[in-house]
Amino acid sequence: MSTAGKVIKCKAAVLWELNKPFSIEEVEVAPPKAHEVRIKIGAVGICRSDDHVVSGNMVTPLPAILGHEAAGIVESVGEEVTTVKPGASSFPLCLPDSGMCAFRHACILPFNNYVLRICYVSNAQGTLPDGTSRFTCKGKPIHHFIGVSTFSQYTVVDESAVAKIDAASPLEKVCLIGCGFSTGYGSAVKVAKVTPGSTCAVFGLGGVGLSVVMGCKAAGAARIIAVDINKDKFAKAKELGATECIAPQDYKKPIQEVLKEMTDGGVDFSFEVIGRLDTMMASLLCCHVACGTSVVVGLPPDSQNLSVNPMLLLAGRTWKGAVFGGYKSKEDVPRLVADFMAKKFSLDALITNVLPFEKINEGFDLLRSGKSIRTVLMF
Ligand code: COD
Ligand code: ZN
Repeated sequence: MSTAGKVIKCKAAVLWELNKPFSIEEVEVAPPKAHEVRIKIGAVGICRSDDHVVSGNMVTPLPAILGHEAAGIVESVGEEVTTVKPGASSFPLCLPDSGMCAFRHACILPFNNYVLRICYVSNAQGTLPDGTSRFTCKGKPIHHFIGVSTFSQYTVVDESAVAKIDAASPLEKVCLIGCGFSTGYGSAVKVAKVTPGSTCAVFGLGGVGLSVVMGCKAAGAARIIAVDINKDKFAKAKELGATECIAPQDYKKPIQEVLKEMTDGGVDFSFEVIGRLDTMMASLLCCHVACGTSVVVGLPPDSQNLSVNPMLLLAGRTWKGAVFGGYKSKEDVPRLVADFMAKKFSLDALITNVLPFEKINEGFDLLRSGKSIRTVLMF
């Protein structure tokens, strides 16, 4: 029996309060309005950004349904939707790609992927772009999270936040392309544009940092120095292409000085993939003063700033950042999935745990204890 046009009751993980476990609840998911798409989620990864919301580092209105690294099947579409049909394998996109917004130039230029209108609206209000929610639980409206909310068996997204992918894609693997893999890999190949024979430093070896390592390797870097306080991450970093691994606590000197000594003055490309101000500065300082490029990938703690001496940039260093690896989501995500299907890269090393959706809190515990890279939850 078709569910199109009807409210669907299904399970979802609701975050009612900061620093509390998720509650598995029955929620009602309203049908998609015009320009919206309802997706049945098949698999969803747990990303540190979801945990940043739980801890209050990333601010979004609660109660909310978090989750943003997922793949599923389109269940139904609202009026005027033209780019996907019911039954299509698809990705909800945490960075939408409308091609049309208040900052229109930012959408159509090839070097920028940040669609401000949708990002701002969905982030600030915890709703879909029309300012309302499609979720209710126990009679209360529940907020959306960055326009995707994939810790729910069904979710509704704006058409600009959905990409159609190859129907044969294994959802339990390609879901990582919905955030962690693309964010890291793109930061190396698209944002930094790592060059063959170069030297790179990667701070933080979670799912995103390891994807940066993969990108540096694919781009032909000669040396990839991986930095993490958790040495248990080193074996996997080496498996994926790191040539050396170092832990800051093993040195008396600041880690940027250690890296400069190891590389005769500084690395060509450095990446901060942790989300801390001190490591953002260390990452900037370890890249070559005249020709180095440092990329900020991690989200800084809410409302905190860095104070920087402009002299650090005056000799020629480049300091930049990007979300979602600089990819234009709607067009680049299907291409990345096609590359995965063509075996141009593997995601197996990043997926350390697969759990039923109901064990979401166990999955977060694994991330917080540093025991997992990516846990994928299956519906
Ligand atoms: N020095 C070195 N390593 C450290 C330190 C430190 N002081 N502190 C922590 N680490 C290591 C941890 O041991 C861990 O291995 C790694 O840093 C972080 O990994 P995870 O698994 O916690 O995180 P990821 O890889 O899932 O996500 C990292 C991000 C930085 C991407 C994430 O935290 C973030 O800030 N996301 C928002 C930015 C963004 O664009 N996200 C894309 C959409 S979510
Ligand atoms: Zn993420």
